Amino acid sequence: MTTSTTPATFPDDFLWGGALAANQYEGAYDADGKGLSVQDVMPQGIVGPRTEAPTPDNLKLVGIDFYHRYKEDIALLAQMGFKVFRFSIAWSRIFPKGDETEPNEAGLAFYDRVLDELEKYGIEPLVTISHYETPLHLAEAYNGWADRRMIGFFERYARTLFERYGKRVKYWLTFNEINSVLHEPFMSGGINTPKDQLREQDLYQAIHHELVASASVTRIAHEVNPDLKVGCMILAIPFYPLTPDPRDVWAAKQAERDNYAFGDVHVRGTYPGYFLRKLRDKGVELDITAEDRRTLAEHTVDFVSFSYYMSSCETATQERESGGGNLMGGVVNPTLEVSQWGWAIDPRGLRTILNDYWDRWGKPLFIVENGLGARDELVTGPDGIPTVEDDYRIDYMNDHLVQVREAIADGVQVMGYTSWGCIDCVSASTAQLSKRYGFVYVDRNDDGTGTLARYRKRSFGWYRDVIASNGATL
Ligand code: BGP
Repeated sequence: MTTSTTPATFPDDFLWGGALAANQYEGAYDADGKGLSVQDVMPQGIVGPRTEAPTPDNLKLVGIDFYHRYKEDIALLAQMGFKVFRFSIAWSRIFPKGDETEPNEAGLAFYDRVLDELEKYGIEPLVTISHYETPLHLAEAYNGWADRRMIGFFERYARTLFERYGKRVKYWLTFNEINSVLHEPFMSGGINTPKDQLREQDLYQAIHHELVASASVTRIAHEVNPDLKVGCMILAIPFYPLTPDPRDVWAAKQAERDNYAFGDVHVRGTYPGYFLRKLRDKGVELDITAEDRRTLAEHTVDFVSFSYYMSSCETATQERESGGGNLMGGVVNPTLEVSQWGWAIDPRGLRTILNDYWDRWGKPLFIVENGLGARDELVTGPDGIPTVEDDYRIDYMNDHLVQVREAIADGVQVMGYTSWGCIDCVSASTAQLSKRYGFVYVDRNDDGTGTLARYRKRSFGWYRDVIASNGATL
Protein backbone atom coordinates (compact mmCIF):
# COMPACT_ATOMS: atom_id res chain seq x y z
CA MET A 1 0.00 0.00 0.00
CA THR A 2 1.34 3.48 -0.80
CA THR A 3 1.06 6.23 1.78
CA SER A 4 0.95 9.89 1.00
CA THR A 5 2.46 12.84 2.77
CA THR A 6 0.00 15.28 1.21
CA PRO A 7 -2.39 16.60 3.87
CA ALA A 8 -6.05 15.67 3.45
CA THR A 9 -7.47 17.80 0.69
CA PHE A 10 -10.88 16.36 -0.08
CA PRO A 11 -13.43 19.17 -0.21
CA ASP A 12 -15.95 19.25 2.64
CA ASP A 13 -18.83 18.47 0.29
CA PHE A 14 -17.04 15.55 -1.39
CA LEU A 15 -19.63 12.89 -2.24
CA TRP A 16 -18.39 9.55 -0.86
CA GLY A 17 -20.41 6.48 -1.71
CA GLY A 18 -20.91 3.44 -3.87
CA ALA A 19 -22.59 2.33 -7.07
CA LEU A 20 -24.81 -0.49 -8.33
CA ALA A 21 -26.97 -1.15 -11.39
CA ALA A 22 -30.53 -2.45 -11.48
CA ASN A 23 -29.86 -5.48 -13.65
CA GLN A 24 -26.98 -6.62 -11.46
CA TYR A 25 -28.59 -6.38 -8.02
CA GLU A 26 -32.36 -5.86 -8.06
CA GLY A 27 -33.51 -9.30 -9.21
CA ALA A 28 -37.34 -9.53 -9.36
CA TYR A 29 -36.93 -9.54 -13.13
CA ASP A 30 -40.64 -9.94 -13.84
CA ALA A 31 -42.20 -8.46 -10.70
CA ASP A 32 -44.96 -5.85 -10.71
CA GLY A 33 -45.24 -5.55 -14.45
CA LYS A 34 -41.54 -5.30 -15.30
CA GLY A 35 -40.77 -6.20 -18.90
CA LEU A 36 -37.69 -8.09 -20.04
CA SER A 37 -34.43 -6.30 -20.67
CA VAL A 38 -31.48 -7.42 -22.75
CA GLN A 39 -29.85 -8.65 -19.52
CA ASP A 40 -32.61 -11.15 -18.91
CA VAL A 41 -31.40 -13.10 -21.97
CA MET A 42 -27.66 -12.79 -21.24
CA PRO A 43 -26.99 -15.60 -18.76
CA GLN A 44 -23.28 -15.61 -19.54
CA GLY A 45 -22.71 -11.87 -19.70
CA ILE A 46 -20.53 -10.94 -22.63
CA VAL A 47 -18.75 -14.27 -22.83
CA GLY A 48 -21.60 -16.40 -24.14
CA PRO A 49 -24.52 -16.17 -26.55
CA ARG A 50 -27.86 -14.59 -25.70
CA THR A 51 -30.84 -16.85 -25.16
CA GLU A 52 -34.29 -16.63 -26.69
CA ALA A 53 -35.97 -16.24 -23.31
CA PRO A 54 -34.83 -16.01 -19.66
CA THR A 55 -33.22 -19.23 -18.41
CA PRO A 56 -32.86 -20.36 -14.78
CA ASP A 57 -29.05 -20.20 -14.92
CA ASN A 58 -29.24 -16.41 -15.39
CA LEU A 59 -28.18 -15.09 -11.98
CA LYS A 60 -29.50 -11.62 -12.79
CA LEU A 61 -33.11 -12.81 -12.60
CA VAL A 62 -32.72 -12.92 -8.81
CA GLY A 63 -29.60 -10.75 -8.50
CA ILE A 64 -29.07 -10.16 -4.81
CA ASP A 65 -32.79 -9.54 -4.39
CA PHE A 66 -32.39 -5.86 -3.59
CA TYR A 67 -35.95 -5.41 -4.83
CA HIS A 68 -37.17 -7.03 -1.63
CA ARG A 69 -34.21 -6.24 0.66
CA TYR A 70 -33.61 -2.59 -0.17
CA LYS A 71 -34.30 -1.43 3.38
CA GLU A 72 -31.68 -3.72 4.87
CA ASP A 73 -29.20 -2.85 2.13
CA ILE A 74 -29.62 0.91 2.34
CA ALA A 75 -29.25 0.67 6.14
CA LEU A 76 -25.86 -0.97 5.54
CA LEU A 77 -24.81 1.84 3.20
CA ALA A 78 -25.91 4.33 5.86
CA GLN A 79 -23.79 2.53 8.46
CA MET A 80 -20.76 3.22 6.29
CA GLY A 81 -21.76 6.88 6.25
CA PHE A 82 -22.53 7.05 2.53
CA LYS A 83 -23.16 10.58 1.29
CA VAL A 84 -24.29 9.38 -2.15
CA PHE A 85 -25.61 6.19 -3.70
CA ARG A 86 -25.44 5.66 -7.43
CA PHE A 87 -28.00 3.25 -8.85
CA SER A 88 -29.80 2.78 -12.13
CA ILE A 89 -33.48 2.66 -12.86
CA ALA A 90 -34.54 -0.37 -14.88
CA TRP A 91 -36.10 1.11 -18.01
CA SER A 92 -38.32 -1.97 -18.43
CA ARG A 93 -39.85 -1.48 -14.96
CA ILE A 94 -41.08 1.94 -16.09
CA PHE A 95 -41.87 1.15 -19.74
CA PRO A 96 -42.00 -2.67 -19.90
CA LYS A 97 -41.65 -2.83 -23.68
CA GLY A 98 -40.06 0.57 -24.11
CA ASP A 99 -42.39 1.95 -26.77
CA GLU A 100 -45.60 2.37 -24.74
CA THR A 101 -47.07 5.79 -24.11
CA GLU A 102 -48.06 5.22 -20.45
CA PRO A 103 -45.61 4.20 -17.73
CA ASN A 104 -46.03 1.30 -15.31
CA GLU A 105 -47.07 2.84 -11.99
CA ALA A 106 -45.87 -0.13 -9.93
CA GLY A 107 -42.37 0.29 -11.33
CA LEU A 108 -42.33 4.01 -10.55
CA ALA A 109 -43.59 3.32 -7.03
CA PHE A 110 -40.66 1.00 -6.31
CA TYR A 111 -38.15 3.79 -6.87
CA ASP A 112 -40.25 6.12 -4.71
CA ARG A 113 -39.72 3.63 -1.90
CA VAL A 114 -35.98 3.45 -2.57
CA LEU A 115 -35.77 7.25 -2.51
CA ASP A 116 -37.78 7.37 0.73
CA GLU A 117 -35.23 5.08 2.31
CA LEU A 118 -32.25 7.08 1.05
CA GLU A 119 -33.83 10.29 2.33
CA LYS A 120 -34.27 8.71 5.72
CA TYR A 121 -30.47 8.54 6.02
CA GLY A 122 -29.67 11.74 4.13
CA ILE A 123 -28.03 9.84 1.26
CA GLU A 124 -27.98 11.77 -2.02
CA PRO A 125 -29.17 9.68 -4.99
CA LEU A 126 -27.21 9.66 -8.26
CA VAL A 127 -29.34 7.98 -10.91
CA THR A 128 -28.17 6.30 -14.10
CA ILE A 129 -31.02 6.43 -16.58
CA SER A 130 -29.71 3.61 -18.77
CA HIS A 131 -27.20 1.08 -17.46
CA TYR A 132 -27.01 -1.80 -19.98
CA GLU A 133 -30.75 -2.41 -19.55
CA THR A 134 -32.46 -1.63 -22.84
CA PRO A 135 -35.94 -3.20 -22.89
CA LEU A 136 -35.66 -6.43 -24.88
CA HIS A 137 -38.61 -5.48 -27.07
CA LEU A 138 -36.71 -2.41 -28.29
CA ALA A 139 -33.77 -4.63 -29.18
CA GLU A 140 -35.90 -7.13 -31.05
CA ALA A 141 -38.44 -4.87 -32.74
CA TYR A 142 -36.18 -1.89 -33.54
CA ASN A 143 -32.62 -3.22 -33.37
CA GLY A 144 -32.01 -0.94 -30.41
CA TRP A 145 -30.14 2.30 -30.90
CA ALA A 146 -29.57 1.58 -34.59
CA ASP A 147 -33.10 2.97 -35.02
CA ARG A 148 -33.70 6.71 -34.75
CA ARG A 149 -37.07 6.17 -33.09
CA MET A 150 -35.18 5.16 -29.94
CA ILE A 151 -34.49 8.83 -29.28
CA GLY A 152 -38.20 9.48 -28.77
CA PHE A 153 -38.68 6.43 -26.53
CA PHE A 154 -35.74 7.47 -24.41
CA GLU A 155 -36.98 11.05 -24.17
CA ARG A 156 -40.37 9.85 -22.94
CA TYR A 157 -38.77 7.53 -20.39
CA ALA A 158 -36.37 10.20 -19.11
CA ARG A 159 -39.08 12.87 -18.94
CA THR A 160 -41.19 10.48 -16.88
CA LEU A 161 -38.29 10.08 -14.44
CA PHE A 162 -37.53 13.79 -14.21
CA GLU A 163 -41.17 14.66 -13.64
CA ARG A 164 -41.63 11.98 -11.01
CA TYR A 165 -38.31 12.24 -9.16
CA GLY A 166 -36.92 15.60 -10.25
CA LYS A 167 -37.56 17.20 -6.88
CA ARG A 168 -35.77 14.39 -5.04
CA VAL A 169 -32.92 13.47 -7.39
CA LYS A 170 -30.50 16.20 -8.38
CA TYR A 171 -27.75 14.20 -10.09
CA TRP A 172 -28.40 12.16 -13.25
CA LEU A 173 -26.29 10.19 -15.71
CA THR A 174 -27.63 9.44 -19.17
CA PHE A 175 -25.90 6.28 -20.50
CA ASN A 176 -23.56 4.10 -18.49
CA GLU A 177 -20.18 3.80 -20.22
CA ILE A 178 -21.62 5.18 -23.46
CA ASN A 179 -18.42 4.35 -25.37
CA SER A 180 -18.81 0.64 -24.57
CA VAL A 181 -21.31 0.29 -27.43
CA LEU A 182 -18.27 0.14 -29.72
CA HIS A 183 -17.37 -3.18 -28.10
CA GLU A 184 -20.65 -4.64 -26.81
CA PRO A 185 -23.43 -3.40 -29.10
CA PHE A 186 -26.13 -5.72 -27.73
CA MET A 187 -25.56 -5.18 -24.02
CA SER A 188 -24.75 -1.52 -24.31
CA GLY A 189 -26.94 -0.46 -27.21
CA GLY A 190 -29.64 -3.13 -27.52
CA ILE A 191 -28.40 -3.76 -31.07
CA ASN A 192 -29.64 -7.21 -31.92
CA THR A 193 -27.60 -7.78 -35.07
CA PRO A 194 -24.79 -10.18 -34.13
CA LYS A 195 -21.53 -8.33 -33.61
CA ASP A 196 -19.76 -10.02 -36.52
CA GLN A 197 -22.54 -9.06 -38.92
CA LEU A 198 -23.02 -5.49 -37.72
CA ARG A 199 -22.05 -2.90 -40.33
CA GLU A 200 -19.97 -0.01 -39.05
CA GLN A 201 -22.44 2.32 -40.74
CA ASP A 202 -25.17 1.03 -38.40
CA LEU A 203 -22.95 0.99 -35.33
CA TYR A 204 -21.88 4.62 -35.72
CA GLN A 205 -25.38 5.72 -36.59
CA ALA A 206 -26.52 4.09 -33.32
CA ILE A 207 -23.81 6.00 -31.47
CA HIS A 208 -25.05 9.21 -33.05
CA HIS A 209 -28.61 8.46 -31.91
CA GLU A 210 -27.41 7.87 -28.36
CA LEU A 211 -25.42 11.09 -28.32
CA VAL A 212 -28.40 13.08 -29.57
CA ALA A 213 -30.66 11.34 -27.03
CA SER A 214 -28.21 12.16 -24.25
CA ALA A 215 -28.20 15.85 -25.20
CA SER A 216 -31.94 15.89 -25.67
CA VAL A 217 -32.71 14.50 -22.21
CA THR A 218 -30.21 16.97 -20.73
CA ARG A 219 -32.46 19.65 -22.22
CA ILE A 220 -35.58 17.99 -20.78
CA ALA A 221 -34.00 17.70 -17.31
CA HIS A 222 -33.19 21.40 -17.28
CA GLU A 223 -36.68 22.25 -18.53
CA VAL A 224 -38.32 20.22 -15.79
CA ASN A 225 -36.05 21.60 -13.08
CA PRO A 226 -33.19 24.00 -13.85
CA ASP A 227 -31.36 22.82 -10.72
CA LEU A 228 -30.84 19.30 -12.05
CA LYS A 229 -27.29 18.31 -12.92
CA VAL A 230 -26.83 15.90 -15.81
CA GLY A 231 -23.60 14.11 -16.61
CA CYS A 232 -22.31 11.78 -19.27
CA MET A 233 -20.58 8.56 -18.23
CA ILE A 234 -17.49 7.24 -19.96
CA LEU A 235 -15.53 4.03 -19.60
CA ALA A 236 -12.11 5.58 -18.97
CA ILE A 237 -8.84 3.84 -19.76
CA PRO A 238 -5.55 5.67 -20.18
CA PHE A 239 -3.63 4.10 -23.06
CA TYR A 240 0.15 4.21 -22.79
CA PRO A 241 2.50 3.65 -25.72
CA LEU A 242 4.15 0.27 -25.24
CA THR A 243 7.50 1.80 -26.30
CA PRO A 244 8.75 5.35 -27.03
CA ASP A 245 8.53 4.58 -30.77
CA PRO A 246 6.44 7.46 -32.19
CA ARG A 247 4.25 4.93 -33.98
CA ASP A 248 3.32 3.45 -30.61
CA VAL A 249 2.73 6.93 -29.22
CA TRP A 250 0.33 7.62 -32.08
CA ALA A 251 -1.41 4.26 -31.65
CA ALA A 252 -1.99 5.03 -27.97
CA LYS A 253 -3.35 8.48 -28.83
CA GLN A 254 -5.77 7.02 -31.34
CA ALA A 255 -6.97 4.42 -28.85
CA GLU A 256 -7.66 7.14 -26.30
CA ARG A 257 -9.51 9.20 -28.87
CA ASP A 258 -12.05 6.41 -29.26
CA ASN A 259 -13.05 7.29 -25.71
CA TYR A 260 -12.40 11.04 -25.84
CA ALA A 261 -14.76 11.43 -28.78
CA PHE A 262 -17.77 10.67 -26.56
CA GLY A 263 -16.77 13.27 -23.99
CA ASP A 264 -15.88 15.80 -26.67
CA VAL A 265 -19.39 15.63 -28.12
CA HIS A 266 -21.04 15.76 -24.69
CA VAL A 267 -18.95 18.71 -23.51
CA ARG A 268 -18.25 20.68 -26.68
CA GLY A 269 -21.42 19.86 -28.56
CA THR A 270 -19.80 18.97 -31.89
CA TYR A 271 -17.98 16.04 -33.42
CA PRO A 272 -14.19 16.48 -33.28
CA GLY A 273 -12.25 16.51 -36.53
CA TYR A 274 -10.29 13.35 -35.72
CA PHE A 275 -13.57 11.46 -35.30
CA LEU A 276 -15.00 12.75 -38.58
CA ARG A 277 -11.83 11.69 -40.32
CA LYS A 278 -12.13 8.23 -38.83
CA LEU A 279 -15.68 7.96 -40.16
CA ARG A 280 -14.54 9.11 -43.61
CA ASP A 281 -11.75 6.53 -43.61
CA LYS A 282 -14.28 3.86 -42.76
CA GLY A 283 -16.69 5.02 -45.44
CA VAL A 284 -19.34 5.77 -42.81
CA GLU A 285 -21.74 8.60 -43.57
CA LEU A 286 -23.84 9.66 -40.63
CA ASP A 287 -27.38 10.85 -41.01
CA ILE A 288 -27.20 14.05 -38.93
CA THR A 289 -30.12 16.46 -39.13
CA ALA A 290 -29.92 20.19 -38.50
CA GLU A 291 -31.96 19.63 -35.36
CA ASP A 292 -29.49 16.97 -34.19
CA ARG A 293 -26.70 19.50 -34.54
CA ARG A 294 -28.61 22.10 -32.58
CA THR A 295 -29.48 19.67 -29.83
CA LEU A 296 -25.87 18.55 -29.46
CA ALA A 297 -24.56 22.11 -29.47
CA GLU A 298 -27.10 23.63 -27.11
CA HIS A 299 -27.47 20.96 -24.45
CA THR A 300 -24.05 19.97 -23.25
CA VAL A 301 -23.50 18.22 -19.92
CA ASP A 302 -23.10 19.79 -16.49
CA PHE A 303 -20.40 17.37 -15.42
CA VAL A 304 -18.42 14.38 -16.69
CA SER A 305 -18.45 11.05 -14.89
CA PHE A 306 -16.46 7.94 -15.62
CA SER A 307 -15.55 4.45 -14.51
CA TYR A 308 -11.93 3.63 -13.90
CA TYR A 309 -10.55 0.16 -13.30
CA MET A 310 -7.34 -0.11 -15.29
CA SER A 311 -4.96 1.33 -17.83
CA SER A 312 -3.71 -0.39 -20.94
CA CYS A 313 -0.96 -0.19 -23.57
CA GLU A 314 -1.07 0.22 -27.32
CA THR A 315 1.45 -0.58 -29.99
CA ALA A 316 1.54 -0.25 -33.74
CA THR A 317 4.75 -2.11 -34.27
CA GLN A 318 4.74 -5.38 -32.39
CA GLU A 319 2.73 -8.51 -31.93
CA ARG A 320 0.15 -7.65 -29.30
CA GLU A 321 -0.28 -9.65 -26.17
CA SER A 322 -3.88 -8.89 -25.42
CA GLY A 323 -4.72 -8.22 -21.81
CA GLY A 324 -7.99 -8.81 -20.01
CA GLY A 325 -10.16 -5.81 -19.71
CA ASN A 326 -13.31 -4.00 -18.88
CA LEU A 327 -15.10 -4.68 -22.20
CA MET A 328 -12.12 -3.30 -24.15
CA GLY A 329 -8.83 -5.15 -24.04
CA GLY A 330 -5.55 -3.57 -25.04
CA VAL A 331 -1.94 -4.64 -24.86
CA VAL A 332 -0.42 -5.99 -21.64
CA ASN A 333 1.66 -3.50 -19.64
CA PRO A 334 4.67 -5.45 -18.36
CA THR A 335 5.19 -3.05 -15.43
CA LEU A 336 1.84 -3.60 -13.74
CA GLU A 337 0.28 -6.33 -11.65
CA VAL A 338 -3.12 -7.58 -12.66
CA SER A 339 -6.30 -8.65 -10.88
CA GLN A 340 -7.51 -12.26 -10.87
CA TRP A 341 -9.29 -11.37 -14.10
CA GLY A 342 -6.23 -9.89 -15.76
CA TRP A 343 -7.18 -6.23 -15.29
CA ALA A 344 -4.04 -4.10 -14.87
CA ILE A 345 -3.90 -2.42 -11.46
CA ASP A 346 -2.77 1.17 -11.93
CA PRO A 347 -3.74 3.74 -9.28
CA ARG A 348 -1.58 6.43 -10.89
CA GLY A 349 -3.57 6.01 -14.08
CA LEU A 350 -6.53 7.45 -12.20
CA ARG A 351 -4.59 10.63 -11.46
CA THR A 352 -3.64 10.78 -15.14
CA ILE A 353 -7.24 10.44 -16.26
CA LEU A 354 -8.48 13.04 -13.78
CA ASN A 355 -5.86 15.53 -14.94
CA ASP A 356 -6.40 14.80 -18.63
CA TYR A 357 -10.18 15.09 -18.46
CA TRP A 358 -9.99 18.27 -16.40
CA ASP A 359 -7.43 19.84 -18.73
CA ARG A 360 -9.49 18.86 -21.76
CA TRP A 361 -13.01 19.67 -20.66
CA GLY A 362 -12.82 21.87 -17.56
CA LYS A 363 -15.99 20.28 -16.22
CA PRO A 364 -16.40 18.90 -12.69
CA LEU A 365 -15.53 15.20 -12.66
CA PHE A 366 -17.26 12.39 -10.81
CA ILE A 367 -15.60 8.98 -10.40
CA VAL A 368 -18.69 6.80 -10.46
CA GLU A 369 -17.03 3.35 -10.62
CA ASN A 370 -13.77 1.97 -9.32
CA GLY A 371 -12.91 -1.16 -7.40
CA LEU A 372 -11.35 -4.59 -7.38
CA GLY A 373 -13.20 -7.68 -8.55
CA ALA A 374 -11.85 -10.60 -6.52
CA ARG A 375 -12.75 -14.07 -5.29
CA ASP A 376 -13.54 -13.61 -1.60
CA GLU A 377 -13.37 -16.27 1.07
CA LEU A 378 -15.86 -16.16 3.89
CA VAL A 379 -14.25 -16.83 7.30
CA THR A 380 -15.49 -16.63 10.87
CA GLY A 381 -14.74 -13.21 12.34
CA PRO A 382 -13.57 -12.46 15.91
CA ASP A 383 -17.18 -11.96 17.01
CA GLY A 384 -18.24 -15.30 15.51
CA ILE A 385 -19.97 -13.62 12.58
CA PRO A 386 -18.81 -14.52 9.05
CA THR A 387 -16.63 -11.94 7.34
CA VAL A 388 -14.06 -11.53 4.55
CA GLU A 389 -10.53 -10.34 5.32
CA ASP A 390 -10.23 -8.40 2.09
CA ASP A 391 -7.03 -6.44 2.68
CA TYR A 392 -6.31 -6.70 -1.07
CA ARG A 393 -9.46 -4.68 -1.75
CA ILE A 394 -8.57 -2.13 0.93
CA ASP A 395 -5.10 -1.75 -0.62
CA TYR A 396 -6.54 -1.30 -4.09
CA MET A 397 -9.03 1.36 -3.06
CA ASN A 398 -6.67 3.12 -0.69
CA ASP A 399 -4.06 3.46 -3.43
CA HIS A 400 -6.61 4.78 -5.90
CA LEU A 401 -8.05 7.28 -3.43
CA VAL A 402 -4.59 8.58 -2.60
CA GLN A 403 -4.24 9.39 -6.30
CA VAL A 404 -7.63 11.11 -6.30
CA ARG A 405 -6.35 13.28 -3.47
CA GLU A 406 -3.22 14.02 -5.49
CA ALA A 407 -5.34 15.04 -8.46
CA ILE A 408 -7.38 17.35 -6.26
CA ALA A 409 -4.10 18.88 -5.10
CA ASP A 410 -3.22 19.25 -8.81
CA GLY A 411 -6.26 21.50 -9.09
CA VAL A 412 -8.76 19.05 -10.56
CA GLN A 413 -12.36 19.56 -9.48
CA VAL A 414 -13.68 16.19 -8.30
CA MET A 415 -17.28 15.97 -7.10
CA GLY A 416 -17.20 12.52 -5.58
CA TYR A 417 -16.31 8.87 -5.67
CA THR A 418 -18.70 5.93 -5.82
CA SER A 419 -16.94 2.59 -5.64
CA TRP A 420 -18.37 -0.07 -7.90
CA GLY A 421 -20.50 -2.91 -6.52
CA CYS A 422 -20.53 -1.61 -2.94
CA ILE A 423 -22.63 -4.64 -2.09
CA ASP A 424 -21.66 -7.82 -3.99
CA CYS A 425 -23.66 -8.15 -7.18
CA VAL A 426 -23.68 -10.07 -10.46
CA SER A 427 -20.72 -9.19 -12.68
CA ALA A 428 -21.50 -7.44 -15.95
CA SER A 429 -18.87 -9.26 -18.00
CA THR A 430 -18.97 -12.77 -16.51
CA ALA A 431 -22.57 -12.75 -15.19
CA GLN A 432 -21.22 -14.58 -12.14
CA LEU A 433 -21.33 -13.71 -8.46
CA SER A 434 -17.84 -14.97 -7.67
CA LYS A 435 -16.33 -11.79 -9.09
CA ARG A 436 -17.04 -9.64 -6.05
CA TYR A 437 -16.44 -5.94 -5.43
CA GLY A 438 -18.44 -5.20 -2.30
CA PHE A 439 -17.86 -4.00 1.24
CA VAL A 440 -20.76 -6.33 1.97
CA TYR A 441 -20.59 -10.03 1.11
CA VAL A 442 -23.75 -11.62 -0.24
CA ASP A 443 -24.19 -15.34 0.29
CA ARG A 444 -24.97 -16.37 -3.25
CA ASN A 445 -22.88 -18.63 -5.45
CA ASP A 446 -22.38 -19.06 -9.17
CA ASP A 447 -24.68 -22.09 -9.20
CA GLY A 448 -27.47 -19.98 -7.70
CA THR A 449 -27.25 -21.54 -4.22
CA GLY A 450 -26.92 -19.45 -1.05
CA THR A 451 -29.09 -17.79 1.56
CA LEU A 452 -28.65 -14.22 0.23
CA ALA A 453 -27.55 -13.21 3.76
CA ARG A 454 -25.36 -10.11 3.95
CA TYR A 455 -22.05 -10.00 5.88
CA ARG A 456 -19.74 -7.03 6.44
CA LYS A 457 -16.24 -7.48 5.07
CA ARG A 458 -13.15 -5.93 6.66
CA SER A 459 -13.28 -3.21 3.99
CA PHE A 460 -16.66 -2.14 5.40
CA GLY A 461 -15.06 -0.64 8.52
CA TRP A 462 -12.14 0.71 6.52
CA TYR A 463 -14.43 2.64 4.16
CA ARG A 464 -16.59 3.87 7.05
CA ASP A 465 -13.43 5.39 8.60
CA VAL A 466 -12.33 6.93 5.30
CA ILE A 467 -15.69 8.63 4.91
CA ALA A 468 -15.92 9.71 8.56
CA SER A 469 -12.48 11.32 8.33
CA ASN A 470 -13.15 12.78 4.84
CA GLY A 471 -10.16 10.86 3.55
CA ALA A 472 -7.72 11.69 6.33
CA THR A 473 -7.20 7.99 7.19
CA LEU A 474 -5.92 7.15 3.71
C1 BGP B 1 -18.49 -1.64 -15.75
C2 BGP B 1 -19.96 -1.64 -15.64
C3 BGP B 1 -20.53 -2.19 -14.39
C4 BGP B 1 -19.68 -3.19 -13.67
C5 BGP B 1 -18.20 -2.97 -13.77
C6 BGP B 1 -17.35 -4.13 -13.33
O1 BGP B 1 -18.16 -1.92 -17.06
O2 BGP B 1 -20.48 -0.33 -15.78
O3 BGP B 1 -21.83 -2.57 -14.67
O4 BGP B 1 -20.10 -4.46 -13.72
O5 BGP B 1 -17.78 -2.57 -15.04
O6 BGP B 1 -17.28 -5.06 -14.35
P1 BGP B 1 -17.47 -6.60 -14.12
O7 BGP B 1 -18.75 -6.76 -13.40
O8 BGP B 1 -17.48 -7.19 -15.47
O9 BGP B 1 -16.30 -7.03 -13.32
